[in-house]
Amino acid sequence: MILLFNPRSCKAKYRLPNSLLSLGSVLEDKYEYEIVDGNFLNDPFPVLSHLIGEKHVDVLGVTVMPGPQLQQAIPLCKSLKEKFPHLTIVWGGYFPSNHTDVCVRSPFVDYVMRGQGEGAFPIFINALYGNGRISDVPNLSYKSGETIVHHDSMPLLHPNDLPPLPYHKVDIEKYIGGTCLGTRTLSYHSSYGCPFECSFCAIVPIYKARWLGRNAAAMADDIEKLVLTYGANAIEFHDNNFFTSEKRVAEFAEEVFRRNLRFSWWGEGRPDTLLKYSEETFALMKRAGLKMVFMGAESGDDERLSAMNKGGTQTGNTIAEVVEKFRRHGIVPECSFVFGTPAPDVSASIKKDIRFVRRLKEINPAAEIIIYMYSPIPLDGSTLYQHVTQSGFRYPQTLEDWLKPEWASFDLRRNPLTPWLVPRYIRRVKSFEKVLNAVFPTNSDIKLKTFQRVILKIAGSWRYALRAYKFPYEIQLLQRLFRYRQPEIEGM
Ligand code: B12
Ligand code: SF4
Repeated sequence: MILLFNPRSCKAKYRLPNSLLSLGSVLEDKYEYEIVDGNFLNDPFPVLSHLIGEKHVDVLGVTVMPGPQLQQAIPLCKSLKEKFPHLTIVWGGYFPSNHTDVCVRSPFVDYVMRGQGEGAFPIFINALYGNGRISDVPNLSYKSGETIVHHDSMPLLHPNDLPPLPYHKVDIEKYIGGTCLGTRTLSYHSSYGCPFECSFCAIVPIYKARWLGRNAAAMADDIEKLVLTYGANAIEFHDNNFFTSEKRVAEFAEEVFRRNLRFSWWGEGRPDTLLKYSEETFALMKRAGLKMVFMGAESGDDERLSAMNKGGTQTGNTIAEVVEKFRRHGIVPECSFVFGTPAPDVSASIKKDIRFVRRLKEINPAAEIIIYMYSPIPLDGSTLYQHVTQSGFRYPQTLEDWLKPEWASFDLRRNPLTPWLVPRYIRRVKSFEKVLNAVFPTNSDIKLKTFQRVILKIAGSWRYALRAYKFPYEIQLLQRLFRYRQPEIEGM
C-alpha cells in the first residue's frame, strides 16, 4: 500500500491537501493508497507507524513545503526510516524540488520527485512494483553510491487531461472554514506554473516559464461540484498565476454567471496583467463573485523590479494604476511586496518602498499590503542569485541544519537574516507594518471587532501622519491583546 502524508502546515484554517489529492487522482483504481493529514494529528508518528505496520505500506510519499512542513517532515521521516528500514520514502513538492540534493543526500529520503507529480509518480510506483525500471522514471533524483542521479523532467501534463480529484479520500468537511470570503471556504488549483521568470520566485526553477491552465468550462464543472455537492460559498484559487489568460478568466466568470453559481472568490495575479484586462472583464469578474486579488507588486522602484527580473510591463506606475482600477470596480487588491533584495543601498531602497506603500494606500485605502522580506531561492544563472552567492550566502548542507532556528523560519520570509540585511532594516519594516496595520486593519481578520478596529486606528493615526514608526510598543500591545492577524491569507 502507498501512504501519502501532508505534514502540518498551519495551526488553523486547514487547506485541502491538493498536492496529495492530485497524486491520488492518478493512483485511483490502480493502487491501494491513503492520505493522512498531519494538520489533524498531534503526533503523526504513532499513527503512521501503526498504518505502515498494519497495512503493509511499502511507499511513503511526503509533500514538503519549506517552513512548518519541512520542520515536521525531517524528524518524522528520520524516525520512520529507523523503525521501518525497508519503507521507501519519497519527497515531492516545493522544498525538495528546489533543494533536491540536500534532501537526496540525507539517509532517510530515498527519492525526490521534482515538479509536477501526476505524470511521473505512477511511472515511479509501477517501477517500484516491478513494472518498469527506476532508471526510466522521469523527474526523479536519488543517490547511487556516492553520486546523486537526476533524471530529466517529462513535459508538463495539461490540466485539461488530468482526472478529477478523489475528494472521497479526505473528510472534506474538516477543510471547510470561515474566511473573509465566506463561511464555507474551500481551495482549488486550476493551472501549473507561470509564464514569467522572477528571480526571487520558487516557481521558476520548477516550471521554467511554462504555464498550462484548465479550460474555463472544466474549471466551472469542478467548482460547481464544490459549491453544489460540498456547499462551498467561497473559493480560494491557489494557482501561482490564476489570471494569466484573460480569455480563460472571462469565460470562467461567464460560466459561473450562466450556471448561477453563487460563491465569492480570490486568486493570485500580476498587476501588469490585470491592468491590461478590459473594463468589461473586470465588471464580469465582479458580477461572478470575485472579492480579492493577491498581486505580486514586489516594489514600487523600477530598478528593483528589473533587478528581480519581474518582466512584463510591471512598473511602479502600472501597480498604482491597477490599484486604482480595483478601487473603481470594488474588488480588493492585496499587494504583496518583497523588501530587502540585495541593492547598492538597501536602506534607501526600503525607505523608498515604504513611501510607495503609502502612495498606494492614498490611491486605494482598501488595498491590503503584505510585506515579505526577500529569502533567496536557488536560481542558478539569475543575476539576483549571483549577488546572493557573492555576498557569501550559503544554504544549509544537511536537512538537520534546516531545523536550526535561523533556518527554520527562513522561508517564512519575515526575518531571513541574509548577509546584506542588518537587523535594523528588518526592525524598521516591522515597525512600519505595525503602524500601517493599525491604521488600516486587514479585512481578512474576520475575528477583529469593530471597536477593536477603531481603537487600533486611533492608536496608529498620529504615528502614520507624522511618519513616526519607531518603537510602536503601544500598538504592538494592542495587536497582541486583540490577537491581530497580519493581512495575508494565513501563512501563505
Ligand atoms: C496551499 C498553500 C499553502 C497552505 C498549506 C497547503 C498544505 N499542503 O497543507 C498554507 C496556507 C498553510 C501554506 C503555508 C505556507 N506556504 Co504555501 N502554498 C500553498 C499554495 C498556494 C498551493 C499549494 C498547492 O496545493 N498546490 C497545488 C498542487 C496540486 O500543486 P503542488 O503543491 O505543486 O503539488 C504538485 C507537485 O509539487 C508534486 N508534489 C507535491 N507534493 C508531492 C509529494 C510527492 C510524494 C510527489 C511524488 C510529488 C509531489 O505533485 C503535485 C501534483 O502535480 C502554494 C503555491 C502554489 N500555487 O503551488 C504555496 C507555496 C507552496 N507556499 C509557500 C510558502 C513559502 C509557504 C510558507 C512556508 C511561508 C509563507 N509565509 O508563505 C507558509 C508556511 C505556513 C506558516 N505558518 O507560515 C511557497 C513555497 C516557496 C518556496 N520557497 O518553496 C509557495 C510556492 C507560494 C509562493 N509562491 O511563494 N501554503
Ligand atoms: S509572476 Fe508571480 S508566480 Fe510568476 S514567476 Fe513572477 S512571482 Fe512567480
